[in-house]
Amino acid sequence: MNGGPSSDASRVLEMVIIGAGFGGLGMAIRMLQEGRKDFLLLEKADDVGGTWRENSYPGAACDVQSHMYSFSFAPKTDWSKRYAERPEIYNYIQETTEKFGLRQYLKFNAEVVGAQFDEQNAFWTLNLKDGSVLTTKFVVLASGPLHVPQIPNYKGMEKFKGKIFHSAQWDHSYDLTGKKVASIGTGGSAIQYIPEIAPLVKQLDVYQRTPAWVIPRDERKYGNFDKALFEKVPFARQIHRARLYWSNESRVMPIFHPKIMETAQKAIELFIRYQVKGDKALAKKLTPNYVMGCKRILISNKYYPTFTRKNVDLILDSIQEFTETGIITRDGTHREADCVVLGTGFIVDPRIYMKDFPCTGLNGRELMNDWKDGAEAFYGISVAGYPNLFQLVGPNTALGHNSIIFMIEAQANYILDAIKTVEKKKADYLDVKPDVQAEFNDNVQKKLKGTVWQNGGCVSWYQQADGKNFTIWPGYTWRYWMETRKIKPSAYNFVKVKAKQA
Ligand code: N01
Repeated sequence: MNGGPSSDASRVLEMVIIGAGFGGLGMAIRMLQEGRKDFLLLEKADDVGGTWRENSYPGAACDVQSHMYSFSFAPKTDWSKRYAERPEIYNYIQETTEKFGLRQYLKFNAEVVGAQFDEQNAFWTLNLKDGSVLTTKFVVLASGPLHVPQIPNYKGMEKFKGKIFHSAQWDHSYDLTGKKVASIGTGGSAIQYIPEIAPLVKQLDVYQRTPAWVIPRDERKYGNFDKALFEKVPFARQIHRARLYWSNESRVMPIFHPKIMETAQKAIELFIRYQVKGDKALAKKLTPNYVMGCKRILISNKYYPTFTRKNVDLILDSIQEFTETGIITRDGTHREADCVVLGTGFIVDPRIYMKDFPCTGLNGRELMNDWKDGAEAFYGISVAGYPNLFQLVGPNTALGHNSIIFMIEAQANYILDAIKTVEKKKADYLDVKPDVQAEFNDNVQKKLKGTVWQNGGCVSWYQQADGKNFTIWPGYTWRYWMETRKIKPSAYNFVKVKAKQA
C-alpha cells in the first residue's frame, strides 16, 4: 500500500471491496468514476487478477469472446483473437489496474476472515488474517465463486509418491516432458490443458467421470484492419460488441427449450465423430448422455483429436484407489503415473467455502445459518439482515451463455445506486425486505424449472447437493440489466440509526 485511504485505520471508510479480480476491480473503477475515493480494495494474494491470476495452466483461455469479456468502460481495441488466451487477459487486467490508478486503493495479502455489522453505529467491522481490523460503511464481497479448488479424497492418495497438483495451482517448476501423467476430470479447465500437455508427455491417461459437450471454437485472429478500425472508429467496436452480445443472448432460447437443444446436439455428435477420425467407439465414449447446456458448454478444436494420439488413453472406469506409483480403477487395472493433475473444479457452494468466514448481520444473525438451505440473495446482490453489504456474482447471477463481465457491470451500477439512495434518504443503512427476497427467489426457481440447467439430466456444479440450482441467472442478461438499472426503494428498509435510538 502506498498511503492512500487506509492510512488511518480507526476511520470508518465509505467502502471496502473484498477481492481484486474482475468484479472487485470493476467496482473500484465505477467508484472512482463517480468521484468516490474513500474505499479500499482488499486482496488475499499479492497481485490483482483473481481467477486469471490463479489459473495459469497450459492452454488457459477464455470461452467468451474477448470484446465481450472486458469492461465496456475500459475498451481494448487490439485484442489479438476472437477468444483471448490467459496472458492477454491477465495483461488487460494489469493495464486496466494501472490506467485507472487503482494501485493506491489496493491492499495485498489482506485476507478478510470475519465481518460483523455494528447496528448502533451502522458500520461493518472487518477482521483481517494478520489481526488488523477495518471499519467501513459499505462492504462489497467480490471474492468470486470459483476460487477454492476441489481436491478429491481417494483412498490411498497420501501414499502416492509422485507429483500431484490441481489445475488452478499448476506447478510450473515441474517438467512434464517424458512423464507418465494421469489427469482427472474433463471440465472447462481439463479440456484446455489436455491438448497442450499431450504432445509433451510419454503417456497421458485421462480419467473421465462425465463427458463434456465440446463445440467448435472460433480461432480467428483480428487483423490489423480490424484493430485500426476499432481504434479509430469506436462506433465500429461497439457494433461488433453488440453483435457478439446478441449472438450469445440468442442461445437462451434453446436453453429454455431442451428439445431445441437436443436437435443442436445432433450436429455436435457429428463434430465429435469427425474430430476422432470416424472412430465410432471412441466418439461414443466422448459423447455425453445429458442435454447440451446442462453443464457448461465448452469450446475447443483441439480436445477431441487429442484422443486419437497413441500416447493418450481415455479411461471410463472409476478410480478405486491410489498406490505409491499410480492409480487402480474398479476393474482392477493399475496404471502407473509420475504425476497426477486434478482438473476437478472448484467448491462453488458458499456454504462450504465460506464456512470459516463468520459474517454477522442484524441481531447477531449469521449468514451461514441464514443460508443453511441454500445461498439466496436479492438479484444476487443484497441479503436480508445484512445491511449495506453487497455481493458481485452472488447467488443465481452466474451465466451459462454470456459474459459475466456484463453482470458485474450491472451489479456495480446497482450498488452505486443503492449507496446514492441511502444518502438521498438520509438513512444510515438499507436492508432488503425478507419477503421481497423470498418472492424474488421463488420466481428464479420457477424460471429455472424446465431449463437445461435444472432438467438437463446431469449433475452439475450449478446445483447444490439437494439439486437446487443456486448459481445460474435463468434467462436473458438484458432483462437482468433492465431490472437492476435502478434499485427499487420499496424492496428495502431504510434505517436511520439516530432516529431509531431516539
Ligand atoms: O471444473 P468443472 P473446471 N473424481 O467443475 C470431474 C470456469 N472456467 O475447473 O462432471 C473424478 O467444470 C468432474 O466430473 P463430473 C467455467 O465456468 C472458465 O474444469 O462432476 N472426477 C468434471 O469433469 C467452468 O465450468 C473458463 O462428473 C471428478 C471435472 O472434474 C469452471 O471454471 C475456462 C471428481 C471438473 O470440471 C470450472 O471448470 C476454464 C472426482 N472426485 C474454466 N471431482 C473460461 O474460459 C470432479 N471431477 C471463462
